[in-house]
Amino acid sequence: MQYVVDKDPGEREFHQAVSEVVESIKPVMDRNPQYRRAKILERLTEPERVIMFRVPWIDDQGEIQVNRGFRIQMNSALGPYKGGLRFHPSVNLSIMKFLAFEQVFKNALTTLPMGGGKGGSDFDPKGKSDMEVMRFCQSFMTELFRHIGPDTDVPAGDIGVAAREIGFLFGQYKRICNQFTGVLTGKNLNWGGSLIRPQATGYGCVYFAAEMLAARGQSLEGKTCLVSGSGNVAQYTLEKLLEIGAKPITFSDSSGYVYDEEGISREKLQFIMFLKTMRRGRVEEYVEKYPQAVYTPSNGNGNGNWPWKHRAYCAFPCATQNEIDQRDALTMVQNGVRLISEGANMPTRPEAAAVFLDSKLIYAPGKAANAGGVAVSGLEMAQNSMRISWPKEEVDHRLRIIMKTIHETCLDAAAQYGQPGNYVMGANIAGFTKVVDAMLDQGVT
Ligand code: NDP
Ligand code: 2IT
Repeated sequence: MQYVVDKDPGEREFHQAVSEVVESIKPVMDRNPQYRRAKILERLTEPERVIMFRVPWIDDQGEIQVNRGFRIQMNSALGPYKGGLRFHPSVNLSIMKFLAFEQVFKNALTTLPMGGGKGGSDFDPKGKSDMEVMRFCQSFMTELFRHIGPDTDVPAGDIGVAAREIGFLFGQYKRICNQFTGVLTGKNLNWGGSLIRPQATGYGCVYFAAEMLAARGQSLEGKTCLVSGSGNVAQYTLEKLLEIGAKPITFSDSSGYVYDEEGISREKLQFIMFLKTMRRGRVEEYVEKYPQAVYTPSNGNGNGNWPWKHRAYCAFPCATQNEIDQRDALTMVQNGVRLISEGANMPTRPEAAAVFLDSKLIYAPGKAANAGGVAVSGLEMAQNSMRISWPKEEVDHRLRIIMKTIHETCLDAAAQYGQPGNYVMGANIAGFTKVVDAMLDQGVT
């Protein structure tokens, strides 16, 4: 850890992600001296390639705007670099590296042949017109195209990047390269996308929670659930929870959160989807339509006033990193929360994760619980290579099997190292050993 911190002292989020993995894999390093000799941790924490670039574009007023673009090609031991693009004003090198690092282990767990990468920009899509977003995406791809390709690096969506942005990015790649290939995933259905990809992260996160409960003779049916976020992952987490008969009572955006004691019905979810995806509005508007619900604005700095203080059995953090702090975790434990399935990447701060683990909660880290999104991206790549599309039942079936396999893999790895039921250790150990064994096979790279 000291080596990583000394090399890049300012990269707080990256240190946090590395530290969690390093803690978990201590016993693996002790049992396998060849890993230490191979300098495996020094190699794993150094991205294979970091690309940073200028993204100039012209806004609707004719003014020139300049953003920064990133692509971190972290590790290609298991396949082409694979991972999303995030467009959010908070994006910086540390956040990109933490996401790319997590992605390496997550992708290893999916069973599919994918290396790990991540990219994005500090561009803020909020309040931008479709034409501004298009001009930005075209400029972004005008540099990115030379670094990616269907066998090299296959980006997809993340915060602020969904079907609209993937369309603009794909169109520009195709123009520049004169090739119609599976260079991006999350494409729309009629031009190479996969059924179930939009739903996959949220559905997968709920399937993972269902597996964790099934292993303990329980089910999600009738369970009260806290959900944060209201974007892609949160929406389909809510949808699957409703389908399974659970009772979700909260959701949020960066301005605040909504608590609906009666429960969020299918009709209400339709409204949320329309509000957030079509109208690009704020969750506050929900309480105008459903006045029995309560809206609590956030305190302005993106911290605090998350939906974590309500009584529930399960929690699905689906917004962003570090959205659960130690105080939230203690409150959750006190209020009866027994299961956490992370839809977002690293939503739990380390001190909060320690509370969950000490209190023996059923706690799945993002790299296991939210792997369904990238897994179906892997299935989209497979369909593109074969030039066919599977029906939704086929993709959903494969997604379920992948989530079940990840669950078993985590439990097996945790048990092997004397930590039964510890999904954090299980996910880190299983992902780590798969990647580093491939790296050792491939020589000093
Ligand atoms: P979206 O952009 O669709 O939605 C993000 C949601 O989180 C919005 O409700 C947004 O609020 C809220 N949010 C984002 N940043 C903040 C912040 N700093 N403070 C408070 N709220 C915030 O993104 P996704 O749903 O795709 O992604 C959500 C999480 O899931 C991320 O951690 C992402 O990395 C992870 N993930 C996504 C996958 C995917 O396939 N899309 C796959 C695996 C993980 P607002 O509307 O105000 O911006
Ligand atoms: O964090 C993630 O796994 C994603 N944003 C999805 C990546 C992908 O390539 O589908």
